Amino acid sequence: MRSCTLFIAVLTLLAFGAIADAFAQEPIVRLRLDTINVRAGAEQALLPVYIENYDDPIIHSELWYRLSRPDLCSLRTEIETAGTRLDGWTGLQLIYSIADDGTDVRLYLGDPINPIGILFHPGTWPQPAFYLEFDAYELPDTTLVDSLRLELIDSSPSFFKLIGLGGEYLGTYVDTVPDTSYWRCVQYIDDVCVDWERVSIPPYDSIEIVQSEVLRIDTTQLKVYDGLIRVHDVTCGDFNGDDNVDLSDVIGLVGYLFLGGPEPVFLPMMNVDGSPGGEVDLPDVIHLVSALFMGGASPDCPE
Ligand SMILES: [Ca+2]
Ligand SMILES: [Ca+2]
Repeated sequence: MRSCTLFIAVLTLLAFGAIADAFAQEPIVRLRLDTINVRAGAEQALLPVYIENYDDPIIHSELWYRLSRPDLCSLRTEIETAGTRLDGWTGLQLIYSIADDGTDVRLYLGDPINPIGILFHPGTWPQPAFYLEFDAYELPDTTLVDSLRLELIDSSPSFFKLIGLGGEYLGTYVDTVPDTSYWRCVQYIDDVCVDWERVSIPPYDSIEIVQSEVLRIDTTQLKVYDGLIRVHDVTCGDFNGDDNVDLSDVIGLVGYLFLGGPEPVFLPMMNVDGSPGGEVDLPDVIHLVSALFMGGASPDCPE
């Protein structure tokens, strides 16, 4: 009997799983930032912002991003659009900081007068929607890598909106909540109150309960992914980040390139021959060996 019971239980679980899958809702919009690596002191570094909208065109959007570590980076109140989905777009861009200290950037992108110039058509898009610009600071001497999070603030619809072709808010729902208000009469004519004022505390003459509509983010339809910026203070040629360039870095690089070994602490710092495309390959091994043991040119990673 025991095995029979188990068999039925497994079947029930499988059936329940199938039903749950059928009702699982795919998001209509994904807003995503990547994890990126930059060199300490980098200016006008670019952080890609991806907007993936599958169903609806977006004719304007309001987004607000905030940094977790203002000691590491500063956001510029600019975006870069070359090579992005906004390349060549001529609509309205309003970009500013609310804190006004580089810790946040608020974007309004759209064209309320001419909504035909759609910002984002539905589809699958490998390229970023646009890039946020930031400057990375120098790290303290004792630190090789440090990180900060960049989050999209999605809790407040007054700072966060995606608007579709019909003027509707995308990825939101309206929650109806009771709003309890207290009122005090400030003018009577005979026994009838003709003018009320709203008060927050007693004494009051009347209580009115009204249904109030509050806009909220629908996390089943709208997925938001925060980004991570890693700031590296690694010397050109220093594979393992121990602040020396020596034989161990050659061994690390050979292992990474040809033997499936671990990645360097910061890959761009292994482009020691300064090849313009940034490739890290056999010529970099040769360059490093030559620099260390044969009096060749020093490692020279591009800025
Ligand atoms: Ca090293
Ligand atoms: Ca190279």
